[in-house]
Amino acid sequence: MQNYLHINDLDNLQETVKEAVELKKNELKFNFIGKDKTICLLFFNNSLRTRLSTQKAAQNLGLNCIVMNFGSEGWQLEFEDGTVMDQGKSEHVKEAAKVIAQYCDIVAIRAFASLTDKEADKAEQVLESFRKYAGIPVVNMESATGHPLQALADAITMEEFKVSHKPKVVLSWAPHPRALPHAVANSFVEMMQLQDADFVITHPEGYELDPEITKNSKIEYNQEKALENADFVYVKNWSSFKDYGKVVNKDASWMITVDKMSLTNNGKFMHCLPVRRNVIVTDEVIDSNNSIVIQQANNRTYAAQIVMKKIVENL
Ligand code: SN0
Repeated sequence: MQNYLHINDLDNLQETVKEAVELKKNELKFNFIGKDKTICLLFFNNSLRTRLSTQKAAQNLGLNCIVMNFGSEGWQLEFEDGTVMDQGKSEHVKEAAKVIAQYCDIVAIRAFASLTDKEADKAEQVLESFRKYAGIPVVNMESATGHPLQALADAITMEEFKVSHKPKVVLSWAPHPRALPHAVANSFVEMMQLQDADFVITHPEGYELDPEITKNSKIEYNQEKALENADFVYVKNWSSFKDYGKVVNKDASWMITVDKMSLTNNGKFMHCLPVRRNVIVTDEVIDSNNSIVIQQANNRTYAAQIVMKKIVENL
């Protein structure tokens, strides 16, 4: 594999999930393959799981890992071509990406959606600029439109907790005080489109994700109806896509409660974290035995590790 920008960069999702489950049993098995190679992790936004699990995964492969909080410590980057750079931005991505690429073999980038410029976000301006100018493999650690490492960890987690029948999986929107990106939800949808499952998305009207991503995935506007018999309940807030980046609904009745979980088939509660307790989900649900958010976060390491292994093997 060359780059991991999108879940579809995996040749075969199911096989990759099985490889990751195997790797988890013996995570140091390939601790030599990254010898004398370096990955550079650039964060333009906050992180906990992504930063630590990707570093741990690199370590498990014997890869050197350099981490930089670009958002707070780097120069402000310019991404537009031909700009007169007489304002706040100090350095063009053309130089920055080429310079960084001399210090490492792989670059991983976190750059959230602006949620103000729909076209730049859709064009994946930051990620694509690095891909174009760095000339080395690029890994997406959450970009404007996707979070494929999270989606792979989610797939691994569902494989570990799989049920004996075709699972019913529900992606439910829940309220949040701030405007959040679509990336996690988008990649989850794209990952589910590669799975054999009864998959339903539920959200208030006006919260439709990009129709180019949801394609023919089923949308049910009645949350309780959507939750009936669900085996997995994946909860996430996102801001409006239509009214781009706006919070148009904070309806607390969309929060996941014990009553709602009782409609499911003893369903597992999933969330990528960080999560706002008693806004997205009640304490009772997230603290219950059916909550698998901690196991899900653990699988971030194995998702990152299997992806980096495939890239290192191809260097
Ligand atoms: C990010 C998001 O894309 O929704 C990262 C998730 C992995 N989440 C947030 O920014 C949550 C911030 C908050 O204030 O709750």
